[in-house]
Amino acid sequence: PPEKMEWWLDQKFGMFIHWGLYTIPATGEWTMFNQKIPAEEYAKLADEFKPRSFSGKRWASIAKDAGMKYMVMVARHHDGFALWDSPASWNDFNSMETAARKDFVAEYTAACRKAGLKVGIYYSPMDWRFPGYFDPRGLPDNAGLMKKQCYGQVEELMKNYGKIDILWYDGAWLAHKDGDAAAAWFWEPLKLNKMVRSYNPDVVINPRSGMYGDFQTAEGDAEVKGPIIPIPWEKCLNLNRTSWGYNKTQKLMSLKEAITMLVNTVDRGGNILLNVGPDQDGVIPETHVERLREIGAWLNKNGES
Ligand code: FUL
Repeated sequence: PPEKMEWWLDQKFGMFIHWGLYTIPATGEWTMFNQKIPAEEYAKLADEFKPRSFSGKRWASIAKDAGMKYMVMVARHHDGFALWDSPASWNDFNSMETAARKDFVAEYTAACRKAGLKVGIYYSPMDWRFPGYFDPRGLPDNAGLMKKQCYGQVEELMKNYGKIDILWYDGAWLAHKDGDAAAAWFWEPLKLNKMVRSYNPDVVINPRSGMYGDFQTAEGDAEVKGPIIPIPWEKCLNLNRTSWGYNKTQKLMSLKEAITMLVNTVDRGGNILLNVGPDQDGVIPETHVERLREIGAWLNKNGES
């Protein structure tokens, strides 16, 4: 692997955070799509978004106590709601326009750096508010606008929040009659990532921008079997098995399962990005915090550093 990946290969353990408007119905980050909620209807959730206890500092300290070295926060999921002051957001769908009036990405990035954690940002290029998304007959209506939003928002994230260590794209697929390859090219990922690197030359990029990234991703809690994987790779999985975003139905991973996954991944040369879903107030559920504390204690006892 290239030299610039060395720090990343040393990370081993990070915190993934899915948090957004979907925490209000508390049925997971796919709520808008699964329940076929029209965009105007879904947008009303923004009026109710007033997280009472959001604290980037608290998130960072929970991550540190668990033995984590980096964080990746979902800045905007497929529902299109941006957690920062985003002039490029289509229809002003961002946290400055909510009752909260806050730039959560600003607070999060500052808190990570202060805690000595590497700063990761997740961004979904596609946006369910653009109709016809999964329509096999062609590109969604207004596809050009959606692409424009993507370039504008990625630029904001790369330009306005200091050094970003990891850019984690998700959802660069879209329905297209010519299939996935055409979908990937729709985003012109080479151009997009060139722009990204003009602001953050050393940023480590995942493989979901429509082209290969600096590392490979394995998603889900299936154990990885077999020999050491000689390329940079990361396993992302969720402490709560019902959904990545906060869910009123919790199915928490046991300590034994979490440790098994960790050992299994790190043993094969991978990093592990473990997700938590804070609730609508911004609070990571106590059961998650407790599990993370247990993992941290186990690592203290058995880990190398
Ligand atoms: C998937 C997404 O669709 C899920 O909601 C989640 O964000 C996961 C990490 O990636 O592709």
